[in-house]
Amino acid sequence: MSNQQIVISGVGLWTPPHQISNEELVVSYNAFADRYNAEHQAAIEAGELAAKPHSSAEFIEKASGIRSRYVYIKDGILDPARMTPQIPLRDEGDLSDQAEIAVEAAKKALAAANKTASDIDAVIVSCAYTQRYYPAIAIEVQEALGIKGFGFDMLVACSAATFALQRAYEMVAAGTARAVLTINPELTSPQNNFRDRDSHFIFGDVATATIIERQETSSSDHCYDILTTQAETIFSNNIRSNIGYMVNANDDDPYREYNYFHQEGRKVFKEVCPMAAAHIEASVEKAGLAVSDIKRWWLHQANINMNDLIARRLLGRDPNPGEAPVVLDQYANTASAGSLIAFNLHHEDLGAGDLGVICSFGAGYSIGSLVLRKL
Ligand code: CO8
Repeated sequence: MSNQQIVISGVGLWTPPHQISNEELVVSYNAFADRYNAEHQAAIEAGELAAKPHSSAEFIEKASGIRSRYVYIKDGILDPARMTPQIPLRDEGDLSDQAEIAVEAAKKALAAANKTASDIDAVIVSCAYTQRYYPAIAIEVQEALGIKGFGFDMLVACSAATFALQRAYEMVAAGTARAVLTINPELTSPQNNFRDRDSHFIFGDVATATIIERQETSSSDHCYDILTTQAETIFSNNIRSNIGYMVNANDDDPYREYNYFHQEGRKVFKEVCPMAAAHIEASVEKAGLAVSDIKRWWLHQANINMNDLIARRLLGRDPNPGEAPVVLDQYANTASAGSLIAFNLHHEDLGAGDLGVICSFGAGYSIGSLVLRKL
């Protein structure tokens, strides 16, 4: 176990104002598919193109556990002629969209940790996509909040949040920062292919934020000692998004499926579940604990069937109510933020000494975990 006594002392959650149910999403997808099939009727009849079959709300809930999702901007997503959010371009002098939602979550985390801007030395914005390459979103957030020190962005897809917490832990342990603010502004909807039946339902938007500091500087009611951290990456093409700055030089179409999120969902499911379970077991063991000691599992929120399988592998039984909280029914897959949404909404009831694990798993592949003890 660590004797550094470095803690998570505050968390914040920004939930977008707009919600889309499976039913709404399916109505718009099916209208899009009907339009597509009518427009391409001759090619479909000639066997040159495949007709697009309908999606279904029942399938989505059964295959994923998702019932609805939040989105930053709803306009455009449900328009069968558009199928992507319509987000007005902002002037360079205005706060960018991603910085804005990051600031909202950050303010909540600062308040929860009883901290002000002057207490923070570093800002890490870590998520699956940033809306531009530079200047870093983290530096824009730093400026907006009046934080001195330094900031940087990092991208690790689904494990961006846990990997950022680990970098923050190391900075505080090394003494290069007194306290670090990590933020996960997961603006997934612009990169979600709402025209793809296999994935149109998967993602939602959200922002989460966390404060990491030494225990002796903390003053919040809910502090969690970080006992161990563990990160793991194994290359896989099974979850991929190719959009990037090469798109123009490649003479490529930014709107083709290759450039959006796409995956071999079945393979991901089969490969990642055993890896995540083994990773978690190793993390708990590294902390000198047994799986049976853990009271709360804040797991990545991609698919309810994945979480149930991982929990059964770990516990040898189904999780009890509240043991492994589920938020993806309401939030969908929010890339790296899922486990932290679960933490945000389900941590205050724990008592001193209670143990919990935050774990993410997904694209890369990447797996990240932190074993925590409530102080
Ligand atoms: N409606 C109705 N039927 C459908 C639909 C639909 N929408 N989609 C597929 N079907 C049909 C298929 O055609 C298939 O039919 P048939 O059996 O006749 O061929 C049948 O349903 C079963 O299809 P699948 O095998 O694809 O369905 P699964 O049961 O495997 O479920 C899932 C699909 C939900 C995708 C599942 O495989 C899964 O969740 N796998 C794990 C995936 C996962 O966790 N991925 C992580 C991705 S997130 C991540 O890494 C972060 C990336 C960064 C963020 C990106 C932001 C945009």
